Amino acid sequence: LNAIRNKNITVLGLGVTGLGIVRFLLSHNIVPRIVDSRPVPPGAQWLADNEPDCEAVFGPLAEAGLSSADMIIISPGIALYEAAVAQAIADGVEVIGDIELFARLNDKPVVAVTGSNGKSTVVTLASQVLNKAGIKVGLGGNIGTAALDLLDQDVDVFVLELSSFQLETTHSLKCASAMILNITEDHMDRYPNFSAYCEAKQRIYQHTEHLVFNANDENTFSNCQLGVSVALDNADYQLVTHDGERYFAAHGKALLPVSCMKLQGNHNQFNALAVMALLAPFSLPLAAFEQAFSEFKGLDHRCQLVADYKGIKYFNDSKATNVGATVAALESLATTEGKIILIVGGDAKDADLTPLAGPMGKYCKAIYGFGKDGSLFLSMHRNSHLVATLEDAVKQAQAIASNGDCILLAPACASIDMYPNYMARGEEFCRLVDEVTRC
Ligand code: UMA
Ligand code: ADP
Repeated sequence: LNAIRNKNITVLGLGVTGLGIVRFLLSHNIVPRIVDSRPVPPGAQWLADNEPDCEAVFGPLAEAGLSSADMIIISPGIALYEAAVAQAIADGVEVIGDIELFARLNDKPVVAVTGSNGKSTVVTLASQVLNKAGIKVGLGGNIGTAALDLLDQDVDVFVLELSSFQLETTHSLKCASAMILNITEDHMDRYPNFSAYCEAKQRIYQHTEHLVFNANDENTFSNCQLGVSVALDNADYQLVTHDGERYFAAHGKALLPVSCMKLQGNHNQFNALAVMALLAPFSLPLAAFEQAFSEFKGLDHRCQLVADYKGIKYFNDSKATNVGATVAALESLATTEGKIILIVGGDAKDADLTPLAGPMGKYCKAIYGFGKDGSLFLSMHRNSHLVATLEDAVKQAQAIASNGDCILLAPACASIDMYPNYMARGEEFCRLVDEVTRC
């Protein structure tokens, strides 16, 4: 910390990350200047209540005097090409993210995970396995707890979920183990092209000792290091059949029966293999994996069965905020073709939606589109309808559903056009399902 103690530091962004940075710096007697382009950022009230004397500038970044700082610690929601930030960089200001500051100060092992889909599931399951083995874990990053809020905690290992936004401003993170789970299009409103998005994710491997990649996704391969591979078959960590039963296996050796895991679906079997591969350097007892796998029910809003009523199943997959996640949901729920009634729409973030056409055509009975980009999905299915609200979608879906069907909210879009976040959208879906299944 001495390296930054006498610097003129600006914390840019006062959301979850910014608050984590501010709290951390203040607890070490470093008083930053705080800037956010929003008139009232989420952390404004906390600042007013706890640190009213801290200098804070809320409003247009062009007027915030960013170039007068020695160092800017920037939040992931702000791009480096944002004009005022780019100008500060051109003026010689060092700009880093919270993960970079964390990396410069941390001396404990880090397990890091990025990817377009499955990050939160994998890091949560990995930390539960570590806990079962008696290892104290600090779990944070993009999953919701700012990494700097964890740094001073008494833990043995940090497990970090990292977004491409966070990786853009990270240079010296040393990972004991790291993986890119998969890369499919997301955040195309932030990146000039898909390669730029892949390059941001590839930064996770920069100083990684044990590198793990997805054997079926070459965008997850590293250009300069070997590693271990994960896939349902033909990989170092894969499924094998032994005495008629499916097993999670490493390097050809069957380790645990798939049936011990509560979570369902191919993508979750992949996630379990990813956890095993990521934690290999820790040489944990198999019992720790078995216990965690058998107890973990999955996170809310991820392909979650929320009602089973009159032969119709209702799934809340509000966290399917991109095409890849919706494809995974369709493939894991599709036991019979043409039985899924899919609700999609929201902010598509400029994504290419065409990879959905095949699975939608094969597995869906009908499509309901809502929100800003709901209409973009309509040409992909012969039985598709544009509706104004999620309520209309649920009611109309229920009206056409019959025994054996499932109604799936897997929007392939962000929620911000109509909701504060994906949780609020998922909660509304659950409330609506509750309503239609009660009457
Ligand atoms: N913003 C402004 N002006 C500012 C600062 C931010 O308009 O001056 C806007 C951003 O453009 C963005 C929003 O405010 O739309 C939030 O940005 P932020 O950087 O303040 O976000 P935080 O509250 O710090 O939350 C971030 C992550 N959010 C983003 O990267 C957008 C959270 O991931 C993460 O949990 C948190 O840090 C702790 O690490 C959320 C997310 O949506 C869940 N992540 C994206 C995703 O998963 O797809 C990457
Ligand atoms: P992330 O943190 O990367 O957004 P989550 O675990 O929260 O990942 O899951 C987000 C969405 O992706 C959910 O819809 C979930 O069902 C789906 N998903 C989970 N694991 C995978 C995977 N390995 N491949 C594709 N989709 C997945």
